[in-house]
Amino acid sequence: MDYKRVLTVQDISCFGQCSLAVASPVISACGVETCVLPSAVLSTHTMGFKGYTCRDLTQDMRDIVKHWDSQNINFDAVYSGYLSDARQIETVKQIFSTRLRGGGLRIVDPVMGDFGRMYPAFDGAFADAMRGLCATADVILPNVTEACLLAGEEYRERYDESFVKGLAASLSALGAKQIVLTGVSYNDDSTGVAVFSQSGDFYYSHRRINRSCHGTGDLFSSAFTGALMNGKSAERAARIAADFVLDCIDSTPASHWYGVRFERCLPSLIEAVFVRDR
Ligand code: PXL
Repeated sequence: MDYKRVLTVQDISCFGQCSLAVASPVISACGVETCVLPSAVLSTHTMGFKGYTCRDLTQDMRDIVKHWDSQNINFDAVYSGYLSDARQIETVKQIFSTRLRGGGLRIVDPVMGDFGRMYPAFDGAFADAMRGLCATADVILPNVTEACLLAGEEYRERYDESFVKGLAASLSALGAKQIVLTGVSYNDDSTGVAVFSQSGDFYYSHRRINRSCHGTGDLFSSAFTGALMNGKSAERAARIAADFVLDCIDSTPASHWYGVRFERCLPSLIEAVFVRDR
């Protein structure tokens, strides 16, 4: 397996164990060169903290990409997460079309909300722009809330397989090639990941921990990207990432409300990528 180079585009939340503070160590642990393009710098993430600061980096992103253009800096995959302004979506689209090596992957986590609600910084216009980015992606990684926002469906707490298949059909009609839907739960005891691609549908069901933990989406997408870059199929990468997130939540006491203690679970992720799942 050759040495891959991934660019991840998302914010720096200085405190809160999410976005780049998670993506960079997790993807690096998977043996992949990890380059970063920060979309914003926040004092904390936006869930549960009052009065957080946010420095938008839309113009810096453009300047950085312009410099990369001049240096011919390219990537094997680009994975975008939390973007702080709809104009940044245009920059990510531009990176997709100009800075990827042949066969390079466009991976979009359309970070916008959870549990049926949008995160504070977003609105309908942002969701419309994000729909356009997802249309250009090889893989999208929405949770059920984000899938509903993208598909223009009313969010539901309870649903069945046909609802989930309908969501996936809408997202694939947009143009996304593979859809990895997280937090898909058909009963109180289990949850899972549903993968939809040209090679068929796949559902990995696992134990559900009844606790909402912030940052698990970023952990999942980062581990998924790292596993994918090691040649795993989307199905295997989804399983590795789901098991890693479960392990991380198990390692996090309920009192640690703002994030997930993922650091000591990195060795088991490395083992899953390099030893167990060969
Ligand atoms: O984990 C997603 C995320 C990333 N970055 C910021 C956030 C959130 C979710 O709330 O607020 C700034």
